[in-house]
Amino acid sequence: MFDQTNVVREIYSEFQLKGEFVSSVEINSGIINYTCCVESLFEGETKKFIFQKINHHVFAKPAALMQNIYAVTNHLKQRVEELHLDDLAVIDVIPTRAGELVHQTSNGDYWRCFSYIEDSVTYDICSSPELAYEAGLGFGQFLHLMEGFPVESLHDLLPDFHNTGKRYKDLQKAVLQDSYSRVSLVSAELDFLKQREDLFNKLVSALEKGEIPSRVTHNDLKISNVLFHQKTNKALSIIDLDTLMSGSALYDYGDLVRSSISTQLEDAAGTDINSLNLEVFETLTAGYLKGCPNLTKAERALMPLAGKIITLELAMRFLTDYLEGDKYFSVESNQPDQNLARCKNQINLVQQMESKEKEMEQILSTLI
Ligand code: GN1
Ligand code: MG
Repeated sequence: MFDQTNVVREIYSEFQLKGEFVSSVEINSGIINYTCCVESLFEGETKKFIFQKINHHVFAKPAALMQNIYAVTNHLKQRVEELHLDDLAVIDVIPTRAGELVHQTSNGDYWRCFSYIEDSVTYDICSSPELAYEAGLGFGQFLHLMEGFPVESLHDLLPDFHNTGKRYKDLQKAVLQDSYSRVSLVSAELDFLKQREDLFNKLVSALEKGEIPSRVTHNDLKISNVLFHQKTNKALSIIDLDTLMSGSALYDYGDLVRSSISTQLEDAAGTDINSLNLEVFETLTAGYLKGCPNLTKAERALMPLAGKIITLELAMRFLTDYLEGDKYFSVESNQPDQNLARCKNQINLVQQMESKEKEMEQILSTLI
């Protein structure tokens, strides 16, 4: 990727920061925004900050996005203090010198700055049941701490973000258009998804009918969005708050299952048909339920479906983007079929969930 150091150096001076800019290193996290870690020097001490260029093609209202994050992080800080949860850390939004939460450059880019949480580490793969428990606990606590926050005050930044039925309609539109002549390459994937169509509206309709509550949800519960303490591996903080919205806890829980139970990366080039880790499934669910004890009976009853539904949703989102010419999820220039590979990996994961369905249900029945 193009070296952005000089750009970041200039952006740095727009924020309410005391030290001198020293360096900027890109962090390859996420496939939407550009992220880097900036080091600064103040009175002989170095300090780190996270700078991000917001992808405003995806997030069309960066100011509203930052208002959501600001309100939620303030609420979290207050709760963490009240409950003396001293092991948890909440990121700070650093304002610009003009007092805004985001800085717009003359060429129309949007940048923001967050505090850096020291002694933290992230993982792309959930390598142990202990780590899974901590990730579940961290995300469960997040949901729990957000209870009492006025969910209706959040901006709905990405309407229908987790509306799986709508995502399927978007895929069908992309198939009809076939703008990049790729449809003939993906008939197996399209058939696979079609055969599971009856599942797509299950969570959304339960939410719409009021059978399950709307909560403040994170909407991107990847294992890589948990900061762990680098020595103890305890969950320290939840990051990537871009998709904070009103939604169902089941999409969050399901996404955590999706992103944690596979020993393969979402981006892996080949598919390993034995990559599902049931121990991880068990402990992450235990951690999640421990962190968020107030899930309703109806929510718990739908937990067995959650992982599968969101994995199907991701499969169709990657496939739609592949058919539409990779406009949404960034792909490496030397891997033009990366979104198709991502889709295949999600499908492989669903297949494994189906073949281990009984075991997974059994595990869940002892926990919920
Ligand atoms: C995107 O960029 P990143 O990794 O934070 C996407 C998520 C997907 C994820 C899959 C706003 O998140 O929904 O689950 O990729 N975020 C958005 O890796 O679409
Ligand atoms: Mg994200």
